[in-house]
Amino acid sequence: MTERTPPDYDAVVVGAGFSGIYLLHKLREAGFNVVLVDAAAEPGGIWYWNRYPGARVDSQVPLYEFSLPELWRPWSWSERFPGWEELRAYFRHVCDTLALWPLMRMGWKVENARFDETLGCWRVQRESGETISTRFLLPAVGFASKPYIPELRGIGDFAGEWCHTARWPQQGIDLNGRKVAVIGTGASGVQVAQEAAKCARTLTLFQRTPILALPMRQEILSKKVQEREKLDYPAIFEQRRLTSGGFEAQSLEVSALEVDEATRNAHFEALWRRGGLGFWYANFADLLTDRKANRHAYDFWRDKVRARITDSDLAEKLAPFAPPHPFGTKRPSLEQDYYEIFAQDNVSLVDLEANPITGIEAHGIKTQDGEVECDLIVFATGFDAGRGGLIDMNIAGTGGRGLSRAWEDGLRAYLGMAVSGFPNMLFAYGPLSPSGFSNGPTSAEIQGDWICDFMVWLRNEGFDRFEAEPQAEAAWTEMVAQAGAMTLFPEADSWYMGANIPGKKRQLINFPSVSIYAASCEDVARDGYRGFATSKFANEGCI
Ligand code: NA7
Repeated sequence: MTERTPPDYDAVVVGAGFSGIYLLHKLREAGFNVVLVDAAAEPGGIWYWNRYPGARVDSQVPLYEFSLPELWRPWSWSERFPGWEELRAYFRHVCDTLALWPLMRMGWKVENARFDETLGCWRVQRESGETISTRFLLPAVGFASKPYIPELRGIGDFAGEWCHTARWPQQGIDLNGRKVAVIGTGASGVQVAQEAAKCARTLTLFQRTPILALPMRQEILSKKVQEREKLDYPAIFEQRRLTSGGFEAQSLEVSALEVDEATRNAHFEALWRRGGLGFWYANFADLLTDRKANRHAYDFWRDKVRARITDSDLAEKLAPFAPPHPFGTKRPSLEQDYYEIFAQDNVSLVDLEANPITGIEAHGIKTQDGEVECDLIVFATGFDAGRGGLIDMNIAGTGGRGLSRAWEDGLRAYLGMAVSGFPNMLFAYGPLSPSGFSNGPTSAEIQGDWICDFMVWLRNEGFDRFEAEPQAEAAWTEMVAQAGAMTLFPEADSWYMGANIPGKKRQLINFPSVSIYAASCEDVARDGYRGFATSKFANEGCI
């Protein structure tokens, strides 16, 4: 005989990065019976997995942390752009301070999650077979949790070591004296290359598209400086919710074409000197919407970078005269001495446009023009952004339909959080939300607050089932596409456009403004959670 019992939890949060940790805290505070599971051994999300040498965040202190005073008041960073080890320590501080550990199950990898239609709850299964049931499923696996490794013929014959930057072994890899090949020149490729250049016997960087990297201007931070700066933290945290990128500032209201050259260059120069991603998010109003305005920024960037490279062939590869894509339509990364390392004898660049990889051999990478000897291949080749981590969880909604099926013709989601056919599931930092375009903690708090308020509302209203309405989802998906079409983003083959993964539908996968996103979500809430069908189950609980 089967006994009817309530689900084990009101909510299961998947993922111990910023979004998941914030959700866990908020839901517990709101009185829900909630647990967090994560495959990693420790919290940190991407800062658990991305532990390659040089891995560090490119949002400056204090933008990349929670705004809760009990967290930032006692905490100090050692650098303006902290590295992964310090970020991991920060997550431990957060879990200690908020007393979250008892609600966290680390090393708990979700094998699959299945919605039980008759009982209105999710059954979440771990690799080992252990299953927990929950009314609400809240995946918070981040936009970059599924690494992408291109298929290269012969990788199985490689006699050395290889790994993806986001799957760096926990015990580390000693780069000292190694012959290192790095494939990919995104943020991860730049960071690992800067470190490898210091100690590798040889470092060869395989570049398909030049990264348009900006100066980081790293600083050592003293406690004294931070104590002074903390007076401004509440205002900064308030401000970051009101900007398009979730940073402390946003683009000017003026067009780059409305001002004279001297004024334009003075603004570019000020952003350049300040360092960080400001040249991207605090530039002229039309940086990302007008080709001509964008070209001014590109030319400024190019001239600055070329001034640091003496070899003219190299300069043309790293900072070509004509832009490879409009500036900022691929994620710029921050660099410290990236353009200088190529002057070292141990560092070289392979331009894959001119000289593509043809395969891997036992002791190196074969290209059209020859072979590059190496004993370590680092794939800094990015992620199946937005959908990869979610699809990997084998989520099945009503009728047993999988998320990968639901998304086979492209990503769709209402508010970037809910998919029709997948009741009682909301994901944080997922596709069609500002994830990817925004500073992580800002989005984590905006979405976390909204999800928690929604769950409280459902509880107060006596609803225990919700589902995104297909029309609302279609309208949201179309709106993101239209917003993208008003920008220059579609002109780049970027992960923002899903263009880095063979076969993935080309579409803008992120909502392009944090502040507009937050306002839209608030509007939906004010309107009684418009776009969600809600109901009460006849059955109380799972069997
Ligand atoms: P990214 O930004 O996706 O960068 C991946 C890099 O790998 C990029 O330079 C790609 O070149 C390159 N790539 C991808 N596939 C290949 C193949 N098949 N051959 C050669 N090169 C390839 O990932 P990151 O990890 O650096 O950064 C991810 C995000 O983390 C970043 O945007 C920040 O938000 C933080 P391409 O440009 O596609 O020609």
